[in-house]
Amino acid sequence: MRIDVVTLFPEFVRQCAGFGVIGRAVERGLLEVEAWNPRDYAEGGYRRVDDSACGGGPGMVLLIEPLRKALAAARQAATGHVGQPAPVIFLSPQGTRLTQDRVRQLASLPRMILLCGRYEGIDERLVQHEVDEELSIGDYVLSGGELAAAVLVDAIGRLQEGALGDAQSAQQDSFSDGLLDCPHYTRPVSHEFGKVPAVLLSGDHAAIDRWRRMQSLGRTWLRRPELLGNMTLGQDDQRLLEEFKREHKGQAHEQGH
Ligand code: 9D3
Repeated sequence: MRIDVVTLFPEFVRQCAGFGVIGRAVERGLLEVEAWNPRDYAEGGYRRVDDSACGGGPGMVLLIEPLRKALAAARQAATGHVGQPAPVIFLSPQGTRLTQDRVRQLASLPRMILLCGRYEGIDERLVQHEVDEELSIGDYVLSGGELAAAVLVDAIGRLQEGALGDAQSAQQDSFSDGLLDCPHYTRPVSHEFGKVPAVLLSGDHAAIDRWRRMQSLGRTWLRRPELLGNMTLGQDDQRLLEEFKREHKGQAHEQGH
């Protein structure tokens, strides 16, 4: 997968792709991240990329032409790479909310171009003519699209075949089912802060799997009940959740259940 990012802060995006799982995916050639700066395509000695908003008001708007030329350069640089035209995804607070489902779909594409805005935004005519999809990463205000692009690169990059270790990939399968993760513990089994739940030390793998599933269901019910509303639980899951509810009456009460 190749991701080209059009951004006024190319170094930020390059740096973000250099660490941990994503850094290793890049080293292994599973993921390629390139950044394109609209300022390099801007005219005149000042290399202006923005201007005041038509209609007045505070804040600046990114000009069409530098962005258009940077997009064209990004498109062209990757054409030899894979045949299909790359979709242009604009990161913006007005976009559709990013979900893991969308991340999975995007992760299967050979390439894409991410467009980052700054200041008040970009000229709407560029959005209409050059953008295929508009994505937001959540309902809070960032100062630009770069962190959102980095979020997308991370979420997509880790899903590239071979990016995660075998253990992590296997775990991925059991937890990409729309539930929150269960709690995790490591040594020491007894600590000033408490003991590790006995079942995890029992060696009974079926009991451990059941306990973990129950914790996943229970925490999802406590913390993100809307996630359970969107799925139908099998009979085993329903029983495990009922058991969790019985054991957590007090806690559930405090949280309004
Ligand atoms: C102060 C400016 N805001 C007026 C109410 C509008 C605004 C413009 C530009 C708000 C944020 C931004 C910059 N944000 C992004 O580029 C962005 C973003 C976000 O802020 N939240 C969640 N997802 C995204 S994706 C891109």
